[in-house]
Amino acid sequence: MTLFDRVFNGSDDMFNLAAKAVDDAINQLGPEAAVSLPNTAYGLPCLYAFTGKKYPTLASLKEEALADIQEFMNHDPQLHNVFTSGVGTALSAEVIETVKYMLNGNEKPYDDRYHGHLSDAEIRELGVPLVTDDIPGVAVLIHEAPSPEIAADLIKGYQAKGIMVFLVGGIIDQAIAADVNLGFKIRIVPLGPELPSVIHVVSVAIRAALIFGACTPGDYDGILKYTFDRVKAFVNAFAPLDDMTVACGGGAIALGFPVMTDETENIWSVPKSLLLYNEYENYVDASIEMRNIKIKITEMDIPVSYAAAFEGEIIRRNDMQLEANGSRLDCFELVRTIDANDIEDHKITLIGKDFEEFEEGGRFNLGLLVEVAGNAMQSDFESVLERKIHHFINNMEGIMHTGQRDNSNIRVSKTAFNAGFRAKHFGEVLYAKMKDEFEAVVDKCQVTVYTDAEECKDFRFNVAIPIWDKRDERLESLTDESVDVFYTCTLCQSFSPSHVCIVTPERLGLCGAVSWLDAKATKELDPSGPCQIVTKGGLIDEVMGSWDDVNAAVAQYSRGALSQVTLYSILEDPMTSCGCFECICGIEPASNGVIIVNREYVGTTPIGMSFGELASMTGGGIQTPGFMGHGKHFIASKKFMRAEGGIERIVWMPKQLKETVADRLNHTAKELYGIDNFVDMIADEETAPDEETLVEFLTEKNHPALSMDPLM
Ligand code: SF4
Ligand code: NI
Ligand code: CU1
Repeated sequence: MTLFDRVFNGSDDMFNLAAKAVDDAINQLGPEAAVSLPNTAYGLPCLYAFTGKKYPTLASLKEEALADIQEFMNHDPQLHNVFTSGVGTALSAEVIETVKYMLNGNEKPYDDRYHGHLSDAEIRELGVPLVTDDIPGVAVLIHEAPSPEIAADLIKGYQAKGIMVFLVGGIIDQAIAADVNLGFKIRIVPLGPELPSVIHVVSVAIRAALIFGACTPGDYDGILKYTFDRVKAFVNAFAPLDDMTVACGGGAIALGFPVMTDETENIWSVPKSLLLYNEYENYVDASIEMRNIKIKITEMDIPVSYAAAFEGEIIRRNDMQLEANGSRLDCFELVRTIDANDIEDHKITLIGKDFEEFEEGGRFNLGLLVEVAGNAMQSDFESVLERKIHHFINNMEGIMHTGQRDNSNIRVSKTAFNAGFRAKHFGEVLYAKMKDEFEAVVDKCQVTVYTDAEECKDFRFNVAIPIWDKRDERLESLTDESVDVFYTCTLCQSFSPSHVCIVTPERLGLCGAVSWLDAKATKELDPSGPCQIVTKGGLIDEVMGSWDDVNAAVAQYSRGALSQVTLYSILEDPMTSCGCFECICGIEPASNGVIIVNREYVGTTPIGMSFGELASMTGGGIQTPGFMGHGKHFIASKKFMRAEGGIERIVWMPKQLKETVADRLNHTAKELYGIDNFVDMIADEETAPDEETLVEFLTEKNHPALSMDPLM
């Protein structure tokens, strides 16, 4: 048998399973049952992407989708047909998995060990770490590794390099047996017990093409080009490989994802695409090299692993050796610039007791003082560096960090402590990462770790708080009018090729991660990088926020895809979205206002759409008047939708989002319009689940939007 035959056989096997699954579902649910995977705006996303069609009912799955899938499965022995049959195998798997969800009332058909299908929101959440290379690549591990130890070594090996890992089949129980922590938040995702669940990671790549890439559904070549160029994924498939797995491998290779396997029987290597390999110690490096992924590692003298994946790690009270709790004790974390002569590079000082002298499970004071100097360092960058402390500390395995300044909370796990983690290691990490990430501005750096209660208190009140107060004054005074330049951010072009954010003091990047100060620092750190200066010449309309220079910048940096953009309007040439926005706002016609939904919100909105459905209305660097992705912080900005009347248009937000922005939003409403407690006038999922209740609520509260000029 040839490799071609194996792919063709396997694709037939998977197709037959899909056809049977559809028949079973029709028997149980009837032909008119509605078909979709949950929490996605794309129905069966892979089928939709490759055929351009949505199949709304089981009957249409049976009559149309299966026939459409068969079109991909021409078995004339040509290379092209191997690839399309591989794609057909994936599409069949999507049908199988979708039916499993349907038969389980659209709930996950698996037990807690498995994650199953990923929501649109989860994919959008991955946007920023992917563009910043916090996730430099994606590994898909299929079937049982030779032993649980090898499975654990591979998974942890990938994780330590930042690679996101998806697991399919027997390797999941091996990982559990070897005590590997699993979960979406720590970027090791156990998809499902059987091969067809592999579609859930294929679906991530395919939806990235739809969400970020604005690929046209049905554009087979365009989608494959997108995944090949932009999704750095690869597969490790473990022996024994059945034909269906080989066929899935054909699909992976069609998408541009090379496969490495330890199978030796009945398999043939294909240069650059299918590698036969069984040196497990080198599997991680060989796979990364096979997909041509570049990994940057900072050498650090610490006894625990460091990777962005550990950012999502949670340390429970029982697993905790020590906790520094800034809400109860005097804690602080501060970056300040001092004279270079006063810094001894790489000096780490501990003031107070070390961890072994504290009681297990106890609380301690912690102050982290990072002092830097450099020719290109500016005081404006201090806050940019300081905010990174959160990530640098949190990325250590066994250390959890939340908050900032003097309300941070740090937990050190027993495992980390037992591995030898001590106070000075905070210094080591901060030193190494500051020097590494801010190389262009930080020439010298020293870190002082305070654990002494009195010293912490003294420093907090007498040094740190006055510095923060001064910084906040500076931030307050930064407005779009008061600065001479704005910045572009084009980081997301790696996924969304024509998207450009224009970042201003009063409008941060839509991902929420890039403020004007961040952009300014990025320009200094990487002069030809994603953040370029945008001058403010040629004012066209102050209220709209349009300038000739801004238009010229978007035209240049979108390489002609876009020619005009306003900064303060949602209707006239609004700013584009890539896909990783924190929030989406959209016009709500009945109330003459807008609703805003954050990515974390899973329910529906008064206009009958969920976050995912609203989000799918925009993205991929295309302007869609009436819908706009934006950062949470922008909601309280004086420039939010200023052209259409500003924040007074906001009529509905999920409760949790309201709470997050309440203080700042109330402040802005008071300042601009003299309204007290504006947030109380805004409806939420409890007070207004639909349009009717929304208008009632707003009328009762005398919400200003009702009497404003018609929006449309
Ligand atoms: Fe992407 Fe815009 Fe955020 Fe830059 S500011 S990372 S382009 S969303
Ligand atoms: Ni951590
Ligand atoms: Cu983005």
